[in-house]
Amino acid sequence: MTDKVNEAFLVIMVICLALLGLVTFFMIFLAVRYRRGKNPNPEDISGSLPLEITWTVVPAILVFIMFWYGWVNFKAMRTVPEKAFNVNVTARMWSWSFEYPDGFKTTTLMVPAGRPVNLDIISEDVLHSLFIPAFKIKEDAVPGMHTRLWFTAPAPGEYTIFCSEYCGQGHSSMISKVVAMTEKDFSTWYQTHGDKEAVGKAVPDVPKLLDEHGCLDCHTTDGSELTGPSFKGIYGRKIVVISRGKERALTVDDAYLLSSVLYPDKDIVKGYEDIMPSFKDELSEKELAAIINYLKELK
Ligand SMILES: [Cu+2]
Repeated sequence: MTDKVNEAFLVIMVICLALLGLVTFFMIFLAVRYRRGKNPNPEDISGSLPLEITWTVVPAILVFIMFWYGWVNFKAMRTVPEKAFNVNVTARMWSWSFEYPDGFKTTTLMVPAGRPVNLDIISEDVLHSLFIPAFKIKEDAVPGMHTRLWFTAPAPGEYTIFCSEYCGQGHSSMISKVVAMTEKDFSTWYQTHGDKEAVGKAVPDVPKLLDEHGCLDCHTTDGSELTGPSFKGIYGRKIVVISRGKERALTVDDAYLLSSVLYPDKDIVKGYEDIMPSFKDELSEKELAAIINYLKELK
């Protein structure tokens, strides 16, 4: 796919450079040839049919050549190969989430190299755009709409994912990556990831979790202010929240923290905006418990 995009770029660039050369050449040539010293009296030139036909037909052909390359390759980019591996992508302020056919979710996109991957993209809040520069592909994530994008990672490796639609304060931190593995490594990963998660021997690494899920793009751990209240000293803090339009005072406890992660629009801390997405389907119970314990200790 990348080759085809390169090919279209090359054809268009060569045509443009040839035109630039031609126009520049004639501009200089005619300015010298018909300068005032040599041609003091302007001549009256009448039309020329052959010339008119030439400068109509030649550019028309060039435009059709560019259209053809664009069209053929655009069609290929929009036609997902049948055997593509499907991944659902969710964009939100300000992180990406990738869901595999078995329901497992990650924050980096794991794919088998050499196999077409189809991305079904949605947004939970505002416009975002999934951009993978290495593969020369980009597609908007639009709330209430599914968009799609497919690619084949040419070789195992890591490729950066950006959000290329300005989506608010944390836009620049909406960075993730595609991790392309060999077919064998990928199937090993794909078959075992579920177990690892279910057994869950390892204690969740909370700072990493918070970072991966984009929490730290709005909430700091050092007391400074971003879009949302800081996590520092949050447990036991006395706050005023707006619940269904009514103000009420409360003290932050386990239940409030849990509800704020799962149903963030229920009680909005006064003075802040109702923009946080729900993490109901993003975090396991174990991860939630670990996060709450972590926040308790963050004095
Ligand atoms: Cu974005």
